[in-house]
Amino acid sequence: MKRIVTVQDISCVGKCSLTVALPVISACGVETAVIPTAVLSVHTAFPSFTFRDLTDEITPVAENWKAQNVGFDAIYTGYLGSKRQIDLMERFFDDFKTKDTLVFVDPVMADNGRMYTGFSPDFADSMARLCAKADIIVPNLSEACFMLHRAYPEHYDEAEIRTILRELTELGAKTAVLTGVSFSPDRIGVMAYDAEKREYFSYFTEKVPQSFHGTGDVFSSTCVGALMRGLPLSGALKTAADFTLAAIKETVKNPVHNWYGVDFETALPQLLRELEANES
Ligand code: PXL
Repeated sequence: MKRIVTVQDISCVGKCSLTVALPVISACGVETAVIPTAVLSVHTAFPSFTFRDLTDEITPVAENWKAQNVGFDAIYTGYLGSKRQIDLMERFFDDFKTKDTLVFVDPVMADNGRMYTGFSPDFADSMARLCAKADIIVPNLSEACFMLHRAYPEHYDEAEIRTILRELTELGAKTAVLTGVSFSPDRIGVMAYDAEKREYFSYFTEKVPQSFHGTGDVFSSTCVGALMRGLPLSGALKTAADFTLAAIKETVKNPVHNWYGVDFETALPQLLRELEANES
């Protein structure tokens, strides 16, 4: 069985980061090891939250793993709470990356053109350095623009997205994926660029006219889980986009859904069906 280590916070209530990554990657049939970077009572979109920083645990955990020859098929980083955690992740990549390890970085820090609570725009420069060391990065348009020092475009066309994707790979990552790309009011999806093969990929689904927290984490967890399950990048991106849409639809369908995350749980059977269908 493949083993992923995912490094991100645990928001105890909030349906994001580790409380999404663990069930989704496990559902992909892939072992999920974790390094929790912080414990929050709730995610930072709530009016208030507690935050226990766990930076000091990262090095001892990594040293212990090294001493016992623990290794990983993929390293997936999500929400990192500080520049110091980014520095530690750079070292972690150096220590745990073999020629077969997939390094997958979701530079979680912004949405809708704004940094999340607690981050300043210069955090994006540190995140860009981490992205340089990745095989695959999966920013949304806001995160991409902060890392590239571009103004966040309210309107854009395919040529501009292709330019952004190329610029993202010029940061150093082999493949860049942009999530939440939408050229029309009723369609949304992903576009990707593989700099080694010089190939673009895009996949669009219907757009539900409501947005929800945690969908980026659902997308990334599914994508890295599907890749480890053996799907090609195109199949993994399609599976991740379809499952994220399914989770949003489940949420909208549920008249008593909470506001802070999506009902991905009731969509898990669809994920399993899609993984199986795309495997053969
Ligand atoms: O879903 C991204 C995310 C992860 N972790 C924490 C967050 C957010 C988004 O706001 O606050 C703590």
